Amino acid sequence: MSANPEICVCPSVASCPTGLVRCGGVHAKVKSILNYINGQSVRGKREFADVNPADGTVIADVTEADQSQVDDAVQAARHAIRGEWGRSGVRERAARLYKIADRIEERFDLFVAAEVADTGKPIALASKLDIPRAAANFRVFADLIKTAGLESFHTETPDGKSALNYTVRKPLGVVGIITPWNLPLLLLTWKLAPALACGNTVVVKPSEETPATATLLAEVMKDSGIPDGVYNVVHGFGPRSAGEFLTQHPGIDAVTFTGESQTGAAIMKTVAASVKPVSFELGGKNAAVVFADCDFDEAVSGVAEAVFLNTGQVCLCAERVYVERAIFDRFVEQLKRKAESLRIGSPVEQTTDMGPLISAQHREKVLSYYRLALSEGAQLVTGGGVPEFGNGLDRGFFVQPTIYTGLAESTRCVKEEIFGPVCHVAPFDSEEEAVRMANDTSYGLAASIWTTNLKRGHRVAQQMNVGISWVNCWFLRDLRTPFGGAGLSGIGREGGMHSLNFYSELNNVCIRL
Ligand code: NAD
Ligand code: 6OH
Repeated sequence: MSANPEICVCPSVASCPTGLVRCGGVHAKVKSILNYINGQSVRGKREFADVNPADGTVIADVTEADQSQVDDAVQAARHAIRGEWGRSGVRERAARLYKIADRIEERFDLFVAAEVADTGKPIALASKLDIPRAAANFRVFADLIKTAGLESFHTETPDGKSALNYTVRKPLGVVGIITPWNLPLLLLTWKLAPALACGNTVVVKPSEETPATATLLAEVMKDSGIPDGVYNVVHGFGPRSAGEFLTQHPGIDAVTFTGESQTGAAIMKTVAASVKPVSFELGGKNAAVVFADCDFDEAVSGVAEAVFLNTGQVCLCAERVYVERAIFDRFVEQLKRKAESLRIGSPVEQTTDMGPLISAQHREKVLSYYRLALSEGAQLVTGGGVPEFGNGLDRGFFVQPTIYTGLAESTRCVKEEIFGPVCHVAPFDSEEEAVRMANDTSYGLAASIWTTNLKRGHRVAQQMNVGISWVNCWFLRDLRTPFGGAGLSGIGREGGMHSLNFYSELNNVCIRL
């Protein structure tokens, strides 16, 4: 097995001999994270550190795949597509996907511990969102592939010919999957499950910040009867490393990527020469629009969640909040209270609401926006700095949840994705103005609208230039619905049949009758 997990059960943090990853008394330590190629753990020539963002300690050494190991992974995946997996039918693949979901749940605590250690996200969040969604991703696409219909037409041409047209679904081949660090297993399995359901083989390049759960998943694949070579993992960075080696590789048939818009642009350039299909889920600068007729308490709680969940590191998070002037002051005051009541601290405590940012580098980026906001003329409502703990967490990458008002809509802080626990709140006077302000962005991922006026909810939701509009909720997901973004937020849609269609080659057969 590529990862080498050790579990110990300790009564308290202080007595943990590993001193590294702590999970409610169950302490998992991943010492060495290796590539997973053709069913084998493979060490590279170089290593890099996997750091726990809550205290800066090194969790594991991660092997970096070089060009020849990426070649081997792609080769293994190409070979597997011609083998048992490539020949398997829908029922068989669906059965394996259900097994994968079961095996993830059997190792629930291990996955939670690894995700918490890698990301610094609160254990309650990983237990409620990340790991359950990973299992759900496999079940949903197993259900769907079994029931997915295909088009057929009885054709009559103007010159009197008659034919039957029908479509068959075939795998694309080898899919390169490149994922970010914010929801590592959730976002990997969101792409992996439909890719496998459609009969593809994959080479995965997880984020260098969060390599653990993709590697633990290899063990699940083995135990679920997924043949060697179907699921391969190569570790490393983007440019001039495993990410670029993979996207440049002539042996892959498609690239599916979640991450920053600029990285999407770089990957697009790389794959352009060989004309490969791409699916991109990219950044956001999402708006929350709060009308005076909203359920006030529900809107405050909902917007606070949309701003601060996962320390603001969800592509769907709201960094721009527009509030109707009649309730503006009261809303800002209550949002401030919510922000100040968040329990910031150790991710392994069940009561923690907010953990650190992912890395020292990302914290520097977020803090640079905190400084920029002030120089752009913002009024600081709360936060704006770094919390102090007086213990080991001071070596972690924490920032305070932060709210600004008073910025011009043209400022960089209102235009650029910050990806931290921060929002700017601005007043509006009419529905038209709110729609115009919310849509004044080059991104187009998500919006949330808070109103008890049913007609207004529909009307405003439909006018948002985004892939997903939520009314009186946020990040409430049905995995069968289209998911993706407009503008800088992405290319294409995944979810439900959209995923199955991306991960398949459709072959239309026309039979003359
Ligand atoms: P990132 O773009 O820096 O990295 C994502 C992945 O791409 C990593 O695995 C990285 O190693 C790899 N990579 C980087 N450069 C590459 C290159 N030139 N070629 C190939 N691979 C390369 O993103 P991140 O910092 O990990 O994640 C945060 C960003 O992701 C935010 O912008 C966020 O909005 C976005 N995001 C979007 C969604 C969505 O569904 N729309 C979901 C999650 C995150
Ligand atoms: C971005 O950080 C969150 C993306 C969420 C999904 O892709 C999903 O399927 O819920």
